[in-house]
This record gives sequence, structure tokens and C-alpha cells, in this order.
Amino acid sequence: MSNGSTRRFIAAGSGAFALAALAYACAPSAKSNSSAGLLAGDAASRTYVPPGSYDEFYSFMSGGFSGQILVYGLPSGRLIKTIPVFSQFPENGWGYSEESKPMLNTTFGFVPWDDTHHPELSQTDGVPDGRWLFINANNTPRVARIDLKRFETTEILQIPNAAGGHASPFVTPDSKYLVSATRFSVPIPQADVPIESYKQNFKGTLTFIRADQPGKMDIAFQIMMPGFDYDLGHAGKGPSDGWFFFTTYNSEEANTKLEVNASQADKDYIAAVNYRKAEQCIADGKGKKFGGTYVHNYLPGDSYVATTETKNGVTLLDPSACDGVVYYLPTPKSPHGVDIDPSGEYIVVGGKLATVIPVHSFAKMQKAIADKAFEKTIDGIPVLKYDAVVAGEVQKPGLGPLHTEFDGKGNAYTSMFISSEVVKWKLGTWQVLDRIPVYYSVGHVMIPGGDSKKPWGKYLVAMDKITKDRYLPTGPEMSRAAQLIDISGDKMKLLLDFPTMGEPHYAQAIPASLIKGNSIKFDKLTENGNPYVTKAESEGGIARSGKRVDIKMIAVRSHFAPDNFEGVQLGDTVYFHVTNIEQDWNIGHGFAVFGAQTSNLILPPGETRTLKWVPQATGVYPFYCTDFCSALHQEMQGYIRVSAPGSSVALSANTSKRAQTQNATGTTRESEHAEKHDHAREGSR
Ligand code: RUQ
Ligand code: CUA
Repeated sequence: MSNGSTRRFIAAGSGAFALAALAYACAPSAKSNSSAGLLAGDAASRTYVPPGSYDEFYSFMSGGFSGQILVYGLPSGRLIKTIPVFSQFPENGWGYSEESKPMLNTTFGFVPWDDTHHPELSQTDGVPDGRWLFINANNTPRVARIDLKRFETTEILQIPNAAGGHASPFVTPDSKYLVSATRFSVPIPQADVPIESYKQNFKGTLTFIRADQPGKMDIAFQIMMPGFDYDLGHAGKGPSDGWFFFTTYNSEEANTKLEVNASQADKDYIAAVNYRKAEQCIADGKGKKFGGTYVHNYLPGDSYVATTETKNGVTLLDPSACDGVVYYLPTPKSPHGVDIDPSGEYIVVGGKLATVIPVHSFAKMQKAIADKAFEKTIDGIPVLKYDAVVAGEVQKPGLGPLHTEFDGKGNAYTSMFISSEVVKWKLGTWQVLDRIPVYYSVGHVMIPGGDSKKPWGKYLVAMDKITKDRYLPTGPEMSRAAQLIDISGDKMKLLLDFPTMGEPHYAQAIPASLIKGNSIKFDKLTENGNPYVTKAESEGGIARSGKRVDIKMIAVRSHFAPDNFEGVQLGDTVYFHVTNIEQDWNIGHGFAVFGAQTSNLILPPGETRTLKWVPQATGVYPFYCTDFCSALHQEMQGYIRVSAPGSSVALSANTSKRAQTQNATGTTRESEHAEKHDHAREGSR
């Protein structure tokens, strides 16, 4: 018996399965090789991207608890880039260089780690457009913008009055707003209260973030909500444009042993938010000024020197002050994902403990609101009647539905965490059409554009929490994995497994053609706005200001210039400002100094990056290029001398004679030829 039919059999009799089942997914015992065997040749040819050829899609996968984003090519499953976001990244110095450190500032100080979950591409008219990628930080609630011209994080906004930024950063079809909702309700504003006073004192917030102007990301408004857990969200589109839908669980408002205590009610809720109404109410003065301190970090495109701005206060809307802004839709049971189909009519919910997949109708919801088909209100929020809003239920889908994406051809694909499978079903008839086992415990599924108006419905990627026997054993800790599934035909076909970094909660993918032509090849040196830029050796040198010593130097194949420095004293703080003056694609250099307490820096062509060093002992320390850049890369090195405090060794940098002459005549062109470097004392600048 195949895995699939075993699961169907189990699912058939699963009216009330143990909660414990959530903790352990289908055992990998009956691993089926039949599909792989049958398709091996076919699958290989479909995922094979010959050397020198490009993949068809960029796929942006969350790094989960690594705090980063991983960029893979599809269909090959090749990892092509790590984009550091919320975590320091010693591979290139993100969060270590002086230029990037401010990006990780928060009101809690420098926070160089977070838990990323949901990459989200910017959209134009409901379709991913390839301009930006957004991602959330779950632990210290933040959202980040990644500029897809550079594949670099350029903006991070902290979310005040929140905890657990999980339902985030889903976008509206015009990318005007991103959202972030509190997974954990907390006292808002924060207060020292007994945890037992949860029901009186704990609240949730739904945050709308203005996101369509780079550099100006900010909190537009927050909506104060009952103290449930707000889990995931998605914007409406088409007829439901202007609405946002969030899942909630723990409507029991339990504060302990949630595994049991938040699983009591048969139904929790979808919070349907009419954000145009919220805008209107705020314009009418119904919002109130509320506290909340947060920071906005920005890495501008001219200098690439990040800054942190601290902000105070938000506009807060109470649903009871704005009629019709929020409704609750009863939904079984402890729902996780909420996904809107490409037409914008259907609201599909993954109820982790539900035995069906409920689908709400936006049209019915509108009618129920007009008819006032309410069963009760919670804190002034009307609860619509389930029967008045439900469009249908997918029966016997499997166990543990979490997330759904769409292929744009009328089909939906839902991940089944407990029964470890992806289930394909038809919108409108709610019939299950196909199912395929995955290995194992799938969280999200992703179809390129699969949550948008126009999915590119050729592939589906299943992102699995457990790999167990899929790869060579690597000790007790195994990587998570993604599986590429062909969804172009009636039957889903497993094409490829590939390991992922951290936990790949969610991913988004987009045709490569929408991004690859925009990619920047190098930064123009003439436009480098870093205050410590060194455009030629003649501009380099060493300068002291009290106990601070600034060193300016260039990196170019195959030397640093100047490359020897003296006059530093113990007790000084040294800043190496290194500019890579190369003006060619992918010609990077690196910088590391012996004795430094931090990572190396990788210097992209045309950029200046700064390494801070507090010497700990007198002596002479080498520094070198960490990136094998030329045949004479091993020669790319220099020394810095550290003397005792009060020493008479003068401050000096060995600027070459030629550079000094250039300096005198105002010429700034740097020769790439090796030069004889004379020791020359540089005057104080
Ligand atoms: S959530 S599966 Cu953020 Cu489903 Cu990870
Ligand atoms: Cu520059 Cu190696």
C-alpha cells in the first residue's frame, strides 16, 4: 500500500485525533521510492540546468532561525546567494562593518539575530514585480526591505506595541502597506502585571506599515485587538481589495499550557479588516495618539552608511471607535495560514486541528455584514455566523492543514503537516484531486506567484521541517529541506530534493526575467558618498583625533595602499576605512587584521566599508585580503604597528612617491602598476 492511501485511510477515521499527533508527524517508515524510480530520468532532465545556463526562477527562501534569506535558482535548487538581514553574517561582514551595524539597532539595543519567516515580494496590481522583497523578524518584531537591484537589506523598521511579529510582512496588491500582527498578546503599553491577569491586561495589535517609499517605511496605524494570538495574514485582491485577513488562535485567551488550553474552542476566528475604512476613520479623527518607541534603520543608496532614527508614538485605532473596520469569521480550529485565491473571492484557512479545510466567501461575507448576520460581538467586534460566510469545506483533506497556494488554473494546494503530504483540490467544488507524499512534516508550500493574482503555476516547492533519512546522516542535527514538485499536469510529480539553511518557513519565487536585468554590477566610485571614501592612493592615509585613529586606504588588484601604518598606540581605537576602487563586476576584495575581535569585511567594487579595531597589545600586526582576487592575491597584505601609550613613534602611512606627486598636482587616477612604496610621513590632516 502506498503512503498516500495509508494516509487517506487514517484521515477517513480522524474525527478527533490526539493533540499529541501535532508534535510528531508521519513516521518515515514506508518511504516510497516508486515515484522517484519511475520518474528518475524524466525528473533529472526537468531540473537539470546545464553549466553556464540560468535558472528559470529566483526563489527567496526564509532562513528561519538563521535570520537571513537564501536565494535559490529553480528548478535546479542551486543556492546562489545568502542575503543577510537580521543576523550578523561573518561571510561578508554584515552587522560587523561600521556601515551596516546601525541596521541591527532596536530599542533593546543592538540585536544581531532574529527569526525570519515570510519573504514577500512587492506587488504592482496584485502581481509580484521584482522591485523589493520584504521579510519579518518574529522575535524582536521588525520588518525589512531588501532591494532586489542589489540583493541587499536596505531598510529595517521595528514594530512597537507588539510581540512576536509573525503575521508579517504580507503586502497589499499595490505594496502601499505591509502588515505585522502580534503573535503573542502582551500588556500594551508594556506593564509589570501578573501573567494571570492575561484576560484583563493583555492585548493584540494589527500594524499597518507604509512600505511603498524606500527610506520612508513607517507605522501608518495600529488597530488594538482582543488578546488572542494573531498568526498569519493575507491581503484581499480583486473584489476583496481593501481588506486584510488575519488568522487568530487562542481565542480562549489562555496564558498557560496553550497546547491544551488554547485548543478548547471548536472555532477560532479570521479577523477581516477593512483597512480603507480604517484610513477613513483616522482621517475623521477617530484614531488616537498612542505611545510606543521604535527605530527605523536605513541604508541609503548613495553612501551605504546606515543610520538609525528613533521614533515616538503611533496612531492607534480602537475597532469600537470605527464601525465596520473589523469582523470576526468563526473558523475551525486553531487556524494557521489564511490564503486568498487569485480571484479574491475565496478565503482559505488552514485549521491545524480541523478535519476539513474551510473556505469563506468574500461575497457571502459582504452580504452577512449587510444582513447583520452576527452571532455575538467580542470587545465591540461583530462575529459573523459561520454558515453565513462559509463557501464550502474540503472534506477529508488529510491531517494538519497549514498553508495553501494556488496555480491560477482553479486549483489549490494545501500542506498537511501531520500526514506529510500536499493535497491538490478544486476551488468551487472543494473536491480533492490529487495528493503526494513529502518528506517530512511540510510547513509552507510555495508556487511562484502562488499567493498573487497571477500565479506562474508550473512548480510547487514543499518546505519540510524534518528530513531524517533523506540525506547522508550529519549527526543529530540535520538540515531542513525543500522539495520541488511539478504541478503542470493533472498529477503532481516529485522532481527534486534540496537542503535549505535554517528553517525554510516560507518562500516566494518570481521569473528570473523580472529581476536579472536590473541587477547592479558595481557601484560607481564617482558616486560613492561614504565620508571616508578613498578614491585613489593619494587620498589615503592615517589621522588621529584624540584616541581615535582613522585609516583610509584603497584595495585594488593586488595591493592595499597605503599598506603600512605606524604611530598607533595602545588605548587607541582604529577605524580601517577600505575602499575597493575596482570598477568591474564581481571583483571583490576582503579585509581582515590579525588581532581584531570581529569578522572580515567583503568589499564589493566601488564600496567603502569600515572595520573597527581596538588593539589589545603592542606589536606589529598583518592585515590581508581575504578574497582570492588575482594571481597576486597572496601578496595583497600590509602591516600596522601598535606602540605603547605615549610612544614617540610618529603617525605614518607609506604613501608612494607617485601618489604624493599626484596629490600635489591634484591628479587622482590610481595606477594599477606595482609601485615602489617609500615610507613617507603624512602630516596631520
Ligand atoms: S509559518 S510553517 Cu511562519 Cu507556517 Cu512557518
Ligand atoms: Cu584582493 Cu585578494
